[in-house]
Amino acid sequence: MRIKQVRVTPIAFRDAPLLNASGIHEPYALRSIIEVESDNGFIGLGESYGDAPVLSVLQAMQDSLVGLDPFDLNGLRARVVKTVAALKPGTAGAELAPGSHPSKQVANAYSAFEVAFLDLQARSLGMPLVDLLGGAVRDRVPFSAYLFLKYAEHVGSPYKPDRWGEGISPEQIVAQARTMIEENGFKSIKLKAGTLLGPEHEVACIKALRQAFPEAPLRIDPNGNWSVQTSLRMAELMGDDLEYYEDPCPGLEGMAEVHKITGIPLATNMVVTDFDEFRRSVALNSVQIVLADHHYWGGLRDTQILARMCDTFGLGVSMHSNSHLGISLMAMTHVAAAVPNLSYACDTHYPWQEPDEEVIKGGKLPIVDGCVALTRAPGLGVELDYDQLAKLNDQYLTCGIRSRNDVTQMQKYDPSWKALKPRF
Ligand code: GKR
Ligand code: MG
Repeated sequence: MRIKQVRVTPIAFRDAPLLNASGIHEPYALRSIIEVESDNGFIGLGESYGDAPVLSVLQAMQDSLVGLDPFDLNGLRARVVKTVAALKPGTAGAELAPGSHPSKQVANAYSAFEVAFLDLQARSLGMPLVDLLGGAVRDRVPFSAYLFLKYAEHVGSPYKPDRWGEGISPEQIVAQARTMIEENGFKSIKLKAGTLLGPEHEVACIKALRQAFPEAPLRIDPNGNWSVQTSLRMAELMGDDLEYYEDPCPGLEGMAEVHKITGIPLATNMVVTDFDEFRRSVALNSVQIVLADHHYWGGLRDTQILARMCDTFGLGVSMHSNSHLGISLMAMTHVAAAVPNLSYACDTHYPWQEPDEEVIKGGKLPIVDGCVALTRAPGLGVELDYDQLAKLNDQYLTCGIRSRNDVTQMQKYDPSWKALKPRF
């Protein structure tokens, strides 16, 4: 079997005005959809970042993969390394989408195609992708309710307000959680923090969630936007309420200090994003839970290696997410199903995406009892809807956004807004 054609299609889909440490989400999120077609009629699918620097690498790769055997992952890696070396260094990607950073160019381009290669391999063998990862240790993968403080609508909104409405007060955040849990059955809750509303307000939201959902494991994620002092102060207020404390402050040293003083388990998708940082984190005992993300950890197999490393060093494993659609959700689900030591429900932004903007046939994937289920369908178990792909590609072409920038988006609300870390 040989690769006959590779297609990388950028898409844009609507995104809600969600607040975070950098500022606020733009009206559209960008992704790229990868198709790798074999000469015997199979198509492997992948989904990755759609920011310009990432897209340029993925598109530059397309022709170099023609003729390759889709089982030749070493051949894929060699071609990624060669392509990235030949390109000019990209401009810095959004910090909150760690995989779009130039230092991650090889890992994220390899990952984008590795998923599609594995999907193609599995389809040609008539087996689910998870079987190529050693088989499923669970057939349903748990995800958490991922809450955001948010405005009711985008500034100068190009479309009608999203169905979630405003999410600013603790009561509104509890209502957001209720809707998300009613619709998806989530058992754990994560609150994105580090926003302009400030730590005390965000802790009040955690307190309200604790009262409304006494049994639910809770996490808060200020995306490194609180100083060590602020992180310690907030830990005193809510330490007992937390399952884990995600990236309260910047840097491995700061995180180590917060853990040493509070004893609260710390999780990260910001200070451990590759194996070198993993080594330094273990030496400092900076984090106790690593949030894996195959999009920038170098694919599904490297995510399994990361999970094994976590097991070796006694660390927990969970999963990070950016705004994404169903191909990524299924890739996350297949790899998470093959990780025996997955210790926490994974993150996903999926409930935030609009039902009419999925690129796979059948529309949005169901999340039932907080879980995404695997089937025995070949590969990732999803098929592309080409009408939807064309619609979202048109939206990409007209939306005017080419790289995520939550700072400039926030400056539309407040011209004096600056990127600051930590802000509080
Ligand atoms: O979408 O605003 C967001 C999140 O802050 C995202 O960009 C982060 O990468 O969800 C992520 C996280 O857990 O840090
Ligand atoms: Mg995080």
